Amino acid sequence: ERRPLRRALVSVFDKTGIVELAAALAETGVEIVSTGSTGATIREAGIPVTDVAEVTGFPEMLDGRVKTLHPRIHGGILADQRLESHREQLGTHDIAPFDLVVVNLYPFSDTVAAGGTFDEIIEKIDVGGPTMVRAAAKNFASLAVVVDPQDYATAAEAARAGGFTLAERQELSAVAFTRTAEYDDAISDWMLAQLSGDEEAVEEPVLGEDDEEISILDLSEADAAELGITATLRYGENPHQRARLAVTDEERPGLAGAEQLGGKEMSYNNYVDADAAVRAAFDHPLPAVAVVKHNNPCGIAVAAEGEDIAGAHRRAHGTDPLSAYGGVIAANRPVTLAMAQQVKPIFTEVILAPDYEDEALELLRTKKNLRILRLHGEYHHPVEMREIWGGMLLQDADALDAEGDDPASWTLAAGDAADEATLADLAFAWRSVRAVKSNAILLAAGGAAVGIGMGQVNRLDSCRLAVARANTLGEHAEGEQAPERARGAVAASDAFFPFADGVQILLEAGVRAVVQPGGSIRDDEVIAACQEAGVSLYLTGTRHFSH
Ligand code: 93A
Repeated sequence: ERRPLRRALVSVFDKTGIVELAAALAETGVEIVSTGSTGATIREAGIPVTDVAEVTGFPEMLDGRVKTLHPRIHGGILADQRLESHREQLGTHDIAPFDLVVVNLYPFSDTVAAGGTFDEIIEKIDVGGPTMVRAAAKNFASLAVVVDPQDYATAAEAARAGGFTLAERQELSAVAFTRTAEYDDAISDWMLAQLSGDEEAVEEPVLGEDDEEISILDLSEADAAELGITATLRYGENPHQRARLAVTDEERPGLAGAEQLGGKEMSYNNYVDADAAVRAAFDHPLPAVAVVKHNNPCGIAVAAEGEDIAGAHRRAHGTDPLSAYGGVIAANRPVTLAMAQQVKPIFTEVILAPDYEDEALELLRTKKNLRILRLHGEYHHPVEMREIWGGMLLQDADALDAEGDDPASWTLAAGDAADEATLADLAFAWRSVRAVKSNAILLAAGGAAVGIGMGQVNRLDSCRLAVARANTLGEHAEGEQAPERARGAVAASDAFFPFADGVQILLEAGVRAVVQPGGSIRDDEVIAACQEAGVSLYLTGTRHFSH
């Protein structure tokens, strides 16, 4: 299946190795057709060569800008030699086909690098060369294209062996297209750089008024894939918004690369909530579960002594059973059958966990709409990015590794030192409150949140909300009053109390200990209020805003 070489078109700027190749071709009876100085070089070596000008019947013109751009050349390159009709047309016009094209291009980048003048650089934009290369690369079914002197030895060998195989020609074609793509890339980079230094020129040729801005959402799936886009989502936050999913870290795809074991396709909002849920649950060393709605935890709890993940889920659901409807559940331990049984009757959008017991998975899969995701690898969020108008904000992801995150480093500012159980609840509340959108107040008791105030524009309202939720949403029999869960609970605040009013709400509700960063100019007032109420107040010195 080798295609014999009978006629070669050779046009090279860099003459390295060309005489040796020409000699090898001539030896095997190949006719060589060449442009001006390439032909001269070959002829000087005593090797027979036909000039392109002789083939076209035209002299090279316009200072060499038009040498090979002619049907007698391009017909010979582009004819599909497998087709009778193409062969016939070549015959009609007395055009001989080429079996090999050897080209290297004007040194555009070298001329730029060498500090050439604008006009010199423009003249080094090769037009005829890439045209031959692309034509030959397209027609690899009929001929071979060589663009790299490194491939001359292979070409000489192929000539002796009776030609190139189809597979070899296709490989050379790919190399050729890569070469012309890189070549044009260098030209466009340079041209754009010229423009940016020359504002007048920017207006017309490159950015016409009608040019629409291209967004990443306009790209074809194939082009988008090169930018790490792994899925086109049904829509974005709202149905009129297009949306896609991209993996930013291929080594650790985390949630973006989670394995889906059941349920409908993940939506944009599912991903947002799932990320918040994972963040809330995976911060805890103990078995923990978070239930998220609208990017905020409405339930979060760790397993108590003697409990496993099912206990954590039961109590996380209990934080706010009303809001848990249609939520996203994340567990930081494999889901057991017992937990799956608890989840089953609750309408849930997504469940995420590092794994599932076989029977748990089987049970959860009976809920056809429940999206079941298995997360691989350690929770890791290197850089957070947020788009702003005309730019992007980048920051280290918030982590619980500051000194102030360790209860051993907290300062007792009011009241008595908390007992072990209270301190454990404070530690739990501190770990949990950072997953809540600011301003965040989280009330906790027995390793479970009992009231969460989130997303308010002042801390006072967040305190009120946390207390109201604690005292109205606890599970209770119909007709009975909800338990007053704020009484005896502990409170965590993601940032300092700017005034004593917020903390006062918590104290009036019967909170028994408070943890907060401190650092307000009115810390004294906050401390005095706790002191008076006999409530322990701890200061962490670290804050965990999350907006
Ligand atoms: O000026 S061009 O863009 N117009 C052409 O028609 C053309 N044909 C071949 N440049 C053209 N070439 C280039 O000339 C080749 O890519 C090669 O780099 C060079 C070879 O010319 P010479 O054989 O005269 O050195």
